[in-house]
Amino acid sequence: MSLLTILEYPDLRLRKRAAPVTEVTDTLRNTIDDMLETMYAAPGIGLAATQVNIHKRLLVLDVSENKDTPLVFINPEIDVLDPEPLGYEEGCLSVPGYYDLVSRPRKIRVRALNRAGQSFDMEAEGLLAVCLQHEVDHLDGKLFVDYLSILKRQRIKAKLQKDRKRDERGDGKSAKDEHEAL
Ligand code: GNR
Ligand code: NI
Repeated sequence: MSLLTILEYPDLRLRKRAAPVTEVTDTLRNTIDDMLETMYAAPGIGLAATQVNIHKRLLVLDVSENKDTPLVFINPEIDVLDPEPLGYEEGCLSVPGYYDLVSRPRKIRVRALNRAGQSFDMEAEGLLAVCLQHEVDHLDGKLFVDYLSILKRQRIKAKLQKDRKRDERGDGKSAKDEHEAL
């Protein structure tokens, strides 16, 4: 297993639309294991393949308290069961250090393939519904900052670009620490 590099906004590769998986192979299962390892290490509650520069319709998540319930969704399709918006303070491993309120349909059904290549479906509410919609957005090249005002998005973009340049120089404190002060 190995840790994968997570792309960060405004990297244009995060804007690519992922292609459907055509066959669930051992190679794909290895990728899934690397994605789970990367998600737990981050730490995060979800990870879409797009975030690790793999442009296939594949995502992993674990919203359990004890981080012992990995879920895998291949070629996920979402149907809205209750469109009533649920506001949730979202963050993203590709937008490190930023959190903001995003509203999404509160109840969905997801249909996907599991790691054995079998079809399954699941109803989701609460954090699971939020996270699934956030991850499927990644597969369509969409980020949570796209739901914010242009002004907020530009501010986040400018600060992350500044962080990137500072990281390249190798001085200063972590990006997260500095954002705490804002
Ligand atoms: O780790 C994550 N936490 C989170 C919190 C609120 C709403 C969505 C998320 S997903 C995020 C991991 C990530 O970036 N997945 O794409
Ligand atoms: Ni994300």
